[in-house]
Amino acid sequence: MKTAFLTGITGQDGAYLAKWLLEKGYRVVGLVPRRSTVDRWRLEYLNIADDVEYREGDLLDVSSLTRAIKACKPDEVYHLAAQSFVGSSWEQPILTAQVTGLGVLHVLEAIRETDPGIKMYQASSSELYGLIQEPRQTEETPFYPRSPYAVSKLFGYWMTKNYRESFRMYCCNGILFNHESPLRGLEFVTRKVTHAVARIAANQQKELRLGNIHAKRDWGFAGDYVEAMWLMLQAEKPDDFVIATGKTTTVEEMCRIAFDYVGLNYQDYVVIDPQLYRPAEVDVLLGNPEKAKRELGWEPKTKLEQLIHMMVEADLQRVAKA
Ligand code: NDP
Ligand code: GDR
Repeated sequence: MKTAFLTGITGQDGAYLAKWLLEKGYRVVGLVPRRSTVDRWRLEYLNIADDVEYREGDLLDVSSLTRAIKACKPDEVYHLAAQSFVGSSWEQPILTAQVTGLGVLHVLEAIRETDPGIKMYQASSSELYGLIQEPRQTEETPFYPRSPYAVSKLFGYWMTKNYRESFRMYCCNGILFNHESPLRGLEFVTRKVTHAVARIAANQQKELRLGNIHAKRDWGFAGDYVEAMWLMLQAEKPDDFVIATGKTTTVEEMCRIAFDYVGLNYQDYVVIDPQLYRPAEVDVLLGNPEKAKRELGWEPKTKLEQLIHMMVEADLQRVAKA
């Protein structure tokens, strides 16, 4: 039986990946930082909260990481934990740099110290591209990060690559484009929209305040994307891969899809709030997942309409139960 150690197990991707790995027969151990209240709602939603083991530790405390990794002796480490909300990264740039940037080096060092043969997945991001708009962004597209979050991810990207080249460690960057699900945090735009749609349909909310609805994103389903993370660590050699759908859509169009599902017109509810504009925006993201298809046999399965409908449906059920 293989053992996988996941940071960020209580987050969206951590929950889906834990489920995927358990189904593959892995022993799954998750790092959990100390919090005043224990919140494992995503793992509970997927019915796996009791099937994983937990180790207390924080990305900012490298000794806790090293201890956790030494104790569970993993074959694979999936490093997903981060301050992952771009918007907050301007409010908390130093924390973001420490957690999202330096945290990657802490994980790499903990592995190097324990057993450099452990394979490692780093959660890199399409936010690395920032201002660089190519018809479809690939592994060769240069980077121009546009937020403290993206700059922190750039550090993590290069450290991962550097440890691979310096110490021959098996570590991979998954350059993942936006991926969503019913388990997405409420601060991210898709879930903010689907949650609002459910509340508006139930007469619990009158309007939805949004920022730049002209931004375009390449949105996929998190459940499809965690499979790509696993495939990267099963390949013959470590490498970096873009994971995306190859289609891009505006925030406005995504809203239309979500409101349409409950028979409402988004234009009657969406209010533009300039306070929600970001200090620097990434206008368009559009990925080219050809390399992942060719070398890993990975392809996205879920279309944007299906994804948004799944999210609205889950939020309608939650609102009805609340
Ligand atoms: P979430 O925000 O849902 O989850 C983040 C996780 O990190 C949570 O489990 C959180 O725990 C944990 N965490 C935060 N700070 C610390 C810390 N100091 N020590 C230990 N754990 C910590 O993110 P996602 O699941 O959406 O994303 C997973 C990773 O993939 C992130 O690195 C993100 O930046 C990256 N990514 C995500 C994309 C997406 O579209 N979802 C696209 C590209 C990259 P707690 O809740 O207890 O704070
Ligand atoms: P993003 O996701 O910044 O791409 O990062 P988010 O859903 O926050 O924003 C997407 C786009 O929507 C615009 N937008 C709004 N965004 C939010 N959150 N709230 C609003 O009210 C709103 N109105 C318009 C934003 O300006 C932006 O253009 C996500 C995270 O998961 C990162 O961790 C990950 O690295 C990237 O995706 C790829």
